[in-house]
Amino acid sequence: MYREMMRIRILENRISEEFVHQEMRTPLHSSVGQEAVAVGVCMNLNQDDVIYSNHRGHGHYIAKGGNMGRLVAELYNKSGGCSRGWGGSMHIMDVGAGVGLTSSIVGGSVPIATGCAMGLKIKKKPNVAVAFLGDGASEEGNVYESICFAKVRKLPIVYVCENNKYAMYTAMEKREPSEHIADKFRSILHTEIIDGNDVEEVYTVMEKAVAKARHDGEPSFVECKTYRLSNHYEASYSEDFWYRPKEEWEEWKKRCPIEQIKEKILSENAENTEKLEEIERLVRKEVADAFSFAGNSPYPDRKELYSI
Ligand SMILES: Cc1ncc(C[n+]2csc(CCOP(=O)(O)OP(=O)(O)O)c2C)c(N)n1
Ligand SMILES: [Mg+2]
Repeated sequence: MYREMMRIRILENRISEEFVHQEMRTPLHSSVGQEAVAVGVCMNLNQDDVIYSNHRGHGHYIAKGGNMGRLVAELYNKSGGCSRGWGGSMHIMDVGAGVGLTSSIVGGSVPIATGCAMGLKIKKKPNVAVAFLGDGASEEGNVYESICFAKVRKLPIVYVCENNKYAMYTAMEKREPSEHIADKFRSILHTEIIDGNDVEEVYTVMEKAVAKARHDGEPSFVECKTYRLSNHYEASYSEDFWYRPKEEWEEWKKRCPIEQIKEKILSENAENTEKLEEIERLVRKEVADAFSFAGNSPYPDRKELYSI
């Protein structure tokens, strides 16, 4: 779990560093701070289970087994990218890794994930679909429609809501009557509200939710309380505290999911320090290799525009 979260954290930080050079011509939404959700969820999934995600999807793709080099190449619109360079950060696809798609349309991938679950059921596949969505996306009508449909049709799907308290620059309390997104859905299907910064809790709750979806056709809605330590997107990274209090950000920084699991690992055995350092060294190499791969990949052929 530590390694997988570090892969996402170090990658996202490197992407942010490189973004200022203006060679990635795609809007970028970092998932720093939310790594435990991606990892705790995806560690319960098989390769043939399928995830759908949103504009903040890098971590989901990596946690699901996507290739890091192909993700970075996608951010540079290179032909080696997972969407052959035509999608950019918000349109990541990798059928082999079980990443159906990520979408820039807020809430847009939720009905598609639901349709995928219906397909899995019709084809009698032993697989599940997972729809990642934000607290803001839960306010889209098609999310409500999808959830009702999944319950009535007994579809093998889990809706994972990453409640990071904000939709762009608008806080939850200005948009929602309850502090819990799950309150809106609990009369429809089984819901859970959990600490999304505790990777072990996410893993354990998702283990049950995935089993219910896979074996009983019982969909669930799992609300993970988390926080984005990054700004909404890269272009506005300079000043972040005009719409959220700095104290709030500092409080959540103390609850960083990676620091929490690291402390736990070290409290169990202080000799693990070396192992953790070795993991970090290997991850940094993987990230460096991913950027080299992207750098060496050519741009797509213009003719492809008419063949996709
Ligand atoms: C249908 C639609 N409406 C509005 C937008 C503009 N938009 C982009 S991200 C975003 C906020 C989404 O918030 P949330 O779902 O909580 O995800 P988060 O950014 O917090 O991860 C909005 C409104 C959009 N991309 N698509
Ligand atoms: Mg949000």
